[in-house]
Amino acid sequence: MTILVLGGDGFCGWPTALHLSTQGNSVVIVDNLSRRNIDNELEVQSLTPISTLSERLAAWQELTGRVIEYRRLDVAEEYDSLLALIGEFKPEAIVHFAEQRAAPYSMKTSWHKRYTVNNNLNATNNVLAAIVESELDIHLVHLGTMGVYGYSSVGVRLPEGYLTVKMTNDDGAEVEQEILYPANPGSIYHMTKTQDQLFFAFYNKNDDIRITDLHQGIVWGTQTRETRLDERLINRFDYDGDYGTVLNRFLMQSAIEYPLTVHGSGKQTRAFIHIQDTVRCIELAISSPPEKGERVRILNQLTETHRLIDLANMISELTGVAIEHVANPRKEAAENNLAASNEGLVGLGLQPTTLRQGLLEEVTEIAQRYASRCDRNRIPCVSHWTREIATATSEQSIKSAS
Ligand code: NAD
Ligand code: USQ
Repeated sequence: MTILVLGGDGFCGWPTALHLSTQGNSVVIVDNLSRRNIDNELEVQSLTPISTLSERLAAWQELTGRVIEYRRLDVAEEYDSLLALIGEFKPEAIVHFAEQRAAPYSMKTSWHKRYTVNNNLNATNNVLAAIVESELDIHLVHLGTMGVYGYSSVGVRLPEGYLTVKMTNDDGAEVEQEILYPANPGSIYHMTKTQDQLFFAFYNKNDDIRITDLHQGIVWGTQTRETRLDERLINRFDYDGDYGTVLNRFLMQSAIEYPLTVHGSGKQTRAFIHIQDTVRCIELAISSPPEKGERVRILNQLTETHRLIDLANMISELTGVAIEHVANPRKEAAENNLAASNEGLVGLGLQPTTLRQGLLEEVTEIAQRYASRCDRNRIPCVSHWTREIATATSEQSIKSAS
């Protein structure tokens, strides 16, 4: 099968491209390298020493004999080139990772809010419009987020995307309707993902496009079977306050004995998945496309849910590192319950990697091995959700310093 991987130089996209290539697919990576440029903007580098994309691709070919094509292209801006590329390769599937994915980055300034909205919404609309214009029957697999559901404690297991609601009409009769689960984004980034869902619903209804939207939890871990083959293939590992996600940050912090930065009480519950399971889920989604005319297939892509404080305690017990409750830079519920169905992907064959299996390996193989590359000044989260939160945080740190 020919598969375009949009955003194939990124944290999830690179191991996915290798995994799909291993399985004999013809893979074409499309990326504008914006993520590498953002590292320059933030003056931080991946904890792992990632090679340039051409070095990565040459190493892959040298080690496996397999060729992955690459086109540098801005999916949000260069519509004509995207359409031409689809016409050239005629892919059966497109995997769409090409969005600005960090919530803190999306909340830094009004420029970052506007960039995230322009980039993410135009990228998604361009891909969909190009599929329609190409007149090819392409299955689009998109990486969405569990964050579209929001993190209020609803007290039920979150369904996979849809909700059946009952309303009473003027005659007093009960009417049932299936709707998208109400969107409740917690950042500008998460908001773009809720809007992506409407693009999918519309193009699916209007143009019969086959779409799978994977509502993914927080990805942890670094390596997959393929990225482990050679250091030139190593995956990126973000640890800074904008792009580092919570569990990988805790792992890196434990390796350099930096007290684990738990935001507030740490009673926030979130969904998690290991990067090896991410690539497997994408393989499963591609090999089981929805039928033509079927509604958008939404699958929750997570394997476990945990409270942040429980994760911090688990890592602290494993490594002896201290825990520090820091002021929360985000506007989010101080605590929540979270249970979510993942029956779709488990039904397709996903066998989850559990945290207990992979944590220690991650601490020793990655966090400790590359600890000397860490810039401690980049660890604090410096993006605040509101001006009031920024002021309160700086007052609190002045107080604790004096
Ligand atoms: P990433 O930033 O590492 O990778 C995204 C890639 O897309 C980068 O290589 C970037 O250069 C590219 N890109 C961005 N905008 C582009 C554009 N306009 N044109 C071409 N290329 C563009 O992010 P990631 O962690 O790999 O996340 C990939 C996707 O998965 C995102 O859509 C994200 O929302 C979703 N997701 C990630 C996580 C996670 O924990 N990392 C969890 C849930 C969902
Ligand atoms: N947090 C801490 N300490 C830290 C960093 C974060 O306590 O040092 C807390 C945050 O306040 C938040 C939680 O950890 O409550 C998760 O933060 P995160 O940065 O790990 O994850 P998030 O911002 O939600 O975003 C990440 C990815 C995003 C993806 C999302 C999936 O960057 O692309 O969509 O996870 S989900 O969380 O399910 O919405």
